[in-house]
Amino acid sequence: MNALRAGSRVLPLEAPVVMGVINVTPDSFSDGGRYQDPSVALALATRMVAEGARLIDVGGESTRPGSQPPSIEEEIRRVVPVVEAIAHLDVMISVDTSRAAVIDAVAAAGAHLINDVRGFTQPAALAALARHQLGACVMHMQGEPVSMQVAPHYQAVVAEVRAWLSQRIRLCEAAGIERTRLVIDPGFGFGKSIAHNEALMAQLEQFTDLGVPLLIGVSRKSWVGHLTGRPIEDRLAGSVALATLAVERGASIVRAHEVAPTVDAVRVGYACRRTRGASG
Ligand code: YH5
Repeated sequence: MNALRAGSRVLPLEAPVVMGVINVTPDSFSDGGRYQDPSVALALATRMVAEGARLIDVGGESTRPGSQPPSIEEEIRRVVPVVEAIAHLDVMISVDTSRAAVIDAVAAAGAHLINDVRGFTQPAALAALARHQLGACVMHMQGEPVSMQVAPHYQAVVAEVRAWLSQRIRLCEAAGIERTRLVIDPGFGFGKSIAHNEALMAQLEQFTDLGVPLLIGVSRKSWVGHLTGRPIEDRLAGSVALATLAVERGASIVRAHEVAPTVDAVRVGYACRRTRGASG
């Protein structure tokens, strides 16, 4: 569990790492579609790698609450040129998608890992993953982006999300994807109320004994807005605070829009985790 194998790469995870985000959606409210131009995306990715990102997450489907998915052709047209443009960088390339055809296209373009907010619930996506021997981030979501925030509901959110992820790990293994290629994510904000997010963070340790590394994404999310009262462009400090806590509670990968400050947060959180229990 101290390394992630994905495509041709091995990512050491003894110390936790940062995944930088590049949105290639025209409607992406947080980055305004600025990175659809592959040369602009390359400049951003290059900077993120210099700042210490070990993974870059390229997304062509906006999964913000209320969004509708693009066509498959449109999604491929958005992400493939960006993956090709950044494939030579010394970084693990992750692509946010739920679709087998997109997985095939980005595997050929040089992607290493698939980050599926639907947790590979489409059988064809699972098969594509196994075919290309890619890594996989299995995220939990209740519902679909278009309606997931209308009325999220759980009897016991932590136990339910944990059981679902555990089951997905078994299904991935049955489909031929080894455990060493998997990462799990409870999916903050994906069919979760503020109280659900709070419960997941309070009990984050519950996700650290499933035998695969834990990824968390809280950067700029509504939860941070709720806690700080700040608009999306002013949520860095709140996002970094949650990243620090998540690492102290066992997260191995933190997905973030601003890499440099998140790398510092991860170092601080990891130092606090390492020294836990040590008496002065
Ligand atoms: C995640 O947590 N999140 S896209 C709403 C915002 C700001 C940002 C209202 N993909 C995750 O970043 N993949 C996204 O303000 C993800 N884990 C994984 N694995 C949503 C996002 C955002 C949403």
